[in-house]
Amino acid sequence: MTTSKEKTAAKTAPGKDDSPDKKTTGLTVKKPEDFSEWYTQVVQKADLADYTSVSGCMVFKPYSYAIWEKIQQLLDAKFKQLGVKNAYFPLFIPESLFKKEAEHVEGFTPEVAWVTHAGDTKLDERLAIRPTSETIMYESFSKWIRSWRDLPMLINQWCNVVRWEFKYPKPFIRTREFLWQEGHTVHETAKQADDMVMAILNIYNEIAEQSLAIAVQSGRKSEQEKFAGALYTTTIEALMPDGKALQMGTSHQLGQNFAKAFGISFLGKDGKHQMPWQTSWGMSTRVIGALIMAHGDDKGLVLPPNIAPVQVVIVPILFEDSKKEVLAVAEKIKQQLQKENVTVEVDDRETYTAGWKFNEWELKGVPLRIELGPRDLQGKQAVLFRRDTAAKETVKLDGVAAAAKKMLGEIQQSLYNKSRQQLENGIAPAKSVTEVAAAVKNKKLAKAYFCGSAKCEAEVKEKADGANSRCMTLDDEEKKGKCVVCGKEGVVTYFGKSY
Ligand code: 87F
Repeated sequence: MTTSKEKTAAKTAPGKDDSPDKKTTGLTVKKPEDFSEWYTQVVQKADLADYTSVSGCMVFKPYSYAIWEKIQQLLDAKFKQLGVKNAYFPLFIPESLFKKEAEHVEGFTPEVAWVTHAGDTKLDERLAIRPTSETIMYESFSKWIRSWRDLPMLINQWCNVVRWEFKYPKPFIRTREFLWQEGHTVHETAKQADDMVMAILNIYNEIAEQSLAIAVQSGRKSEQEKFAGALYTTTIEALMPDGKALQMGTSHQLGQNFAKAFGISFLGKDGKHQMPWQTSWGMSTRVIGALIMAHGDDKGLVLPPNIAPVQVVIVPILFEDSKKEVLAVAEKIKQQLQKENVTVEVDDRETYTAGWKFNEWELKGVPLRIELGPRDLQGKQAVLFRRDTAAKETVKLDGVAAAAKKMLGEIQQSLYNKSRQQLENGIAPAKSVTEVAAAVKNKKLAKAYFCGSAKCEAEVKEKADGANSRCMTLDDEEKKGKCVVCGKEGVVTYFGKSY
């Protein structure tokens, strides 16, 4: 609560309305009016990322890195429940190894960065900087796997990868270097690999929907869109407010393709040598981009509590004569919240006004703010401010921790509901290629029957302004119909433009 006394005090503190800081803080564009500029401003002004002199690369500043660490913790715990173990492989991949499985690199070659020299000395063999680690890992797997007793082998790696893209870079969404996890598993049977692919897809789905509060459509990629080295590829796709689809995670059934190329085999229970079945899967720092786009608003970032590095910020309203008491109560509330496993900060900086702090924390998307001034103390109350709805609620001090905890749960749920609603409203049924094109033009995902062939996909792409299939439904039994392009049997498929 801002009092007139506080406003007077504010005049002498930095960050007051007419201070030079002002122009570097608030957003100068509205999300619906210039989405791209809005995104750029949120990324910079919420202190998530910065540029460097390295073109196409970015700095993950502490605030976005903290979000990534949250995502890492959640994913890592789920992988470990499946028995997956973490390991770390070299950043460099010798050219001969890299080109062993020719099919999978085809199409990707222009994006590979190479190390050619050490000092001024030319290397005997070029080294690829990993764009993904199938080749370097599977060389090791071929040595480690001898019998069925060694299977399943479930390995994950947290690392950086480099893909030298030439499309316009966008922080988190498209950068030449990014962070991810890549999981690689080896199984005795096709069924076990299928199950692994689905278990991971479910984990990605849970992270997207329950932690990031982003509703996704999951499914299988078409022939054109699947990973060339895979039998099939599964994906989760989100719809961004500008009408573009964003792939948030992908999980591949690799079949025996890589086992053949890398000589991975095992002595089966039947005493015979067999080739194993493999999977690979990845989720990257790109999902932070999705998070920003999905929930942010005209005031900045809006973070779902389950992923927010700071879930609650307590902003004490400070005056000389009551400062001590207010700070003591703020500290007490902090401790109560910490007991409830809530991440909380008391913003006791005296160099900024309360109003300036409110704006800053709103820009940074902290889900819940607790305002506490001398008048509140007198009334034994505090004010809770919800970032997502801007709703304020006055609560009694003795129940403030419980009320805050409850509200965090409501914010999480409400952000997800909103995202689910947006996804559902953003899907338009289409009965022809023309209708697919119309839906895409309307910034929606077109839902149409599709056979999955590369030929039909090319036709859609040409007629629907570059849109492609994002995913084909997995529960296709009851959802069969005639392909909107060729009329042959197809399944429910979502089309859209992509990032
Ligand atoms: C770029 C250059 C070279 C993607 C690339 O999806 C190779 C590749 O193989 C490449 N870009 N891919 C496909 C990656 C497949 C797979 N790898 C493990 C994943 C998830 C994590």
